[in-house]
Amino acid sequence: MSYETITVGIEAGVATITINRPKVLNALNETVLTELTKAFRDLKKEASLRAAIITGSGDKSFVAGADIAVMQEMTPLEAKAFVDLGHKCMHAIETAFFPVIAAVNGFALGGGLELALACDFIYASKNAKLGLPEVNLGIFPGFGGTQRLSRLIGKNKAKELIYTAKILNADEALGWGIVNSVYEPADLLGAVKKTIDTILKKGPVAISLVKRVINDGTDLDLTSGLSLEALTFPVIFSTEDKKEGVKAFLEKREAKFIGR
Ligand code: DAK
Repeated sequence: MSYETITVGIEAGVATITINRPKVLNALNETVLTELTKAFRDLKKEASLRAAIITGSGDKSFVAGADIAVMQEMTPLEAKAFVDLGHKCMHAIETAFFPVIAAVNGFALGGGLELALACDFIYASKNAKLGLPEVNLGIFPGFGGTQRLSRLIGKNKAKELIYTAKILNADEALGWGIVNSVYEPADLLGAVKKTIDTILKKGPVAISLVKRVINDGTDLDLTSGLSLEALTFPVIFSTEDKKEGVKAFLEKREAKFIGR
């Protein structure tokens, strides 16, 4: 499948999705959001897929936000359609059955940070700059940032970042708990791939189910979340992978998981 504003490559069960509008620092317009949504819908049909990476083209920007130019003449109804499209896109990414890692290789501002927040976690390059500066434009984050950032770092820190439009460098974002690790720009993709290699050695069904339990469970009260864990846990006992994993441990060898 070929796209106008993104590229999608799949190698050994790992998809790399690159936002490709370098002239506007990979800003998100309707086409990018539509293509990303479509790409993730298609990737979810690939049962053999094990992980995905989202990054930006070039070495300056992951995504510098929603496309400010398209917002200039937007009516409220068009803004509603744009926000719905953005939410649909972030949801398609967040609900992938495989881990999705954001490789933030430069600016991740506004909608760009919101895109990264829809991924399972974020690795950043040392030159990354992250923030939700929408209030500079007299608007506020509309692609999930108000909710996902608050859940990730807590309400008060999210409010400070959003109210002040502060732009964090990579090390500050690490300190704020927004990114998991920081690397030299040349090492970023290698580090993401190394983590994915580690994940690929684990049971794919277990990874898929635990992602869902964490995502769905953390939005519930503790009792309901624990109940979700308890009710999902037995499902894993129906898999070949569970039998293989336990057998391999007892036989002191590496497990060979098949994803069933
Ligand atoms: N949109 C469109 N074009 C952008 C852009 C963006 N977000 N960011 C950069 N560009 C364009 C610049 O206009 C410039 O284009 P030309 O002048 O070359 O034609 C080109 O990319 C290179 O940018 P600069 O020349 O500015 O590069 P610098 O290195 O000097 O500065 C910068 C880089 C990232 C600091 C600067 O470009 C900048 O401040 N960009 C805007 C960052 C920003 O404010 N991002 C948040 C956008 S607001 C909504 C839902 C969600 C949202 C909005 C509405 N609805 C439901 C309606 C979310 C909003 C946002 O994300």
